[in-house]
Amino acid sequence: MSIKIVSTSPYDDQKMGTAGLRKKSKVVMQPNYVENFVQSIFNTIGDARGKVYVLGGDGRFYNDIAIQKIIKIAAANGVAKLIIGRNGFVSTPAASHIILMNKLDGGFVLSASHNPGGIDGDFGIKYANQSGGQAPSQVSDKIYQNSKTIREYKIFDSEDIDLSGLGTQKLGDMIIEIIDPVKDYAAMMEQIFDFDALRKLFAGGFTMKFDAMNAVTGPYAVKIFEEMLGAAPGSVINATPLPDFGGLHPDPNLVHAKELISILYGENAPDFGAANDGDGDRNMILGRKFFVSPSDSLAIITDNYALIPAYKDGIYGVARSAATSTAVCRVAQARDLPCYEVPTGWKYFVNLMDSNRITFCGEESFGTGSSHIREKDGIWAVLFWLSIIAATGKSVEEITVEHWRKYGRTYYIRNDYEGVPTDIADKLMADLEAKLPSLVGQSFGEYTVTAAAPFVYNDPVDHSSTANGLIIKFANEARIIYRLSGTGSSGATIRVYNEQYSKDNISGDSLEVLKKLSALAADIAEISLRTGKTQADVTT
Ligand code: VG1
Ligand code: CO
Repeated sequence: MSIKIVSTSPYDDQKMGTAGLRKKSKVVMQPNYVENFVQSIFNTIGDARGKVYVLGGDGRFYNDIAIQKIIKIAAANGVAKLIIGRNGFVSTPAASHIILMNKLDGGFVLSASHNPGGIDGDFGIKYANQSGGQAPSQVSDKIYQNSKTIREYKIFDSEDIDLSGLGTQKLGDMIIEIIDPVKDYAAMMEQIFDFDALRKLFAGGFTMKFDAMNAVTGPYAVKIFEEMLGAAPGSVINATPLPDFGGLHPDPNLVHAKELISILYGENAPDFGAANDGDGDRNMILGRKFFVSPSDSLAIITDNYALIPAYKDGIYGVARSAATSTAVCRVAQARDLPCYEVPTGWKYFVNLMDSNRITFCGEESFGTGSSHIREKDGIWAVLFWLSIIAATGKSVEEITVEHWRKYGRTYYIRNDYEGVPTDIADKLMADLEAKLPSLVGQSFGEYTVTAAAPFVYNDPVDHSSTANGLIIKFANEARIIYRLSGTGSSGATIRVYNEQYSKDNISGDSLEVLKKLSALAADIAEISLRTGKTQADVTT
């Protein structure tokens, strides 16, 4: 066994997006693609000697190949130790927890999250630093610069490592510890929530279905909901992680979690339904024939913090991405808590959590979490909802409707226009940005523009400034936000977020209430003219 130095040629597309590097599997399978990227990370952070990282993925196609490459490159670069989930599995939230609990230098999660997997699907690598969160843009930009000039990488010349058995082994001087990726995570959840109360809930006949979508959270969910809390066997469906997610698109929303939706909207539906995405950081919450929008979920979680043992003594504050509805800020205002608005991407919450400015945060894209870790956390959100139900004895629908009665309702939908040629999408955004100032003061039917500007975030901790998306605000408390996705692997996706607040009308249908605003949003940006699309590809 020896260290080889291999000559390579740079790729020009290894720029991380909203959450790590995300590409078509076939792109990542090109010669030296993973090697170049990982070596560029080590070149950027400098001396890797003595460093310890967590490593694992969501089990998707190419997880097993990429992980062996990373192990060998880490060993050749002098990494002291890798902590790896058995069989190469670890969820994004569990990886964040492992970094924080063991005070590691960071980690690698092999996942394209909610994007489909398989040879024709997507692959990705999320890189976290010692904060437990994904590296900030300042770091990922340097990695990208280094990836464009890389000429060689170091790799250990050895057989593949067996990742199936727990325990410690060595590759050269590097220690490899294979751990059960579920155990410590489950123990952390038990610290946060009142598991006795949840056991009583299930013992009393409460029923749930959790859809793991054949992705990484299956083993976590079976352990926590069925084994620890006593949910009936079979409460977790699609529980075995599969390389192609069984053909599913592991995005927990009304469009892609079809099986779960049909169960919760069918005869004899269980009391509660939930789903997670590929790497376990997203969640969808359902009641019987009832859907909770992620933005509302964040607001309801915030309003109920005192019911949870870990938060009962108080929370620092909350944050949401700018595209997320303003519902949580109404709760924050009523409770005299700060409410921050950040760009899309969980990494922007990290400084706020580290500086004790916030405890809870969330995104409209089915992401909710707290400062227990530095990633969004799908199972945490599900346990939070179960805890509210256990403490109040109310159904998901009752909890949500009561929330609307108290605070009003923020109707919200997101329209995604997918597969738009990049040049057309870029020009659409640039032209829209240029005309924003002229919109202020204009009225479109009942909608009068009060403000129209790019969203710019100034981080109060590291003082970096990030522009992300364009926001139009109206006098009647409606908002439209436009931005381009940073997680796609081909073409551009234009996301248009529509929101309308109503104090009194709480029983409407979101699509109906937002119909005019959605049409106006498409008109203002000339979406159909420029893209040829008369309607969104996906509405969530
Ligand atoms: C999307 C979501 C964003 C989320 C990101 C990563 O990004 O909109 O809220 O943080 O995915 O989530 P974008 O740039 O495509 O809008 V995950 O679960 O894919 O790590
Ligand atoms: Co995810």
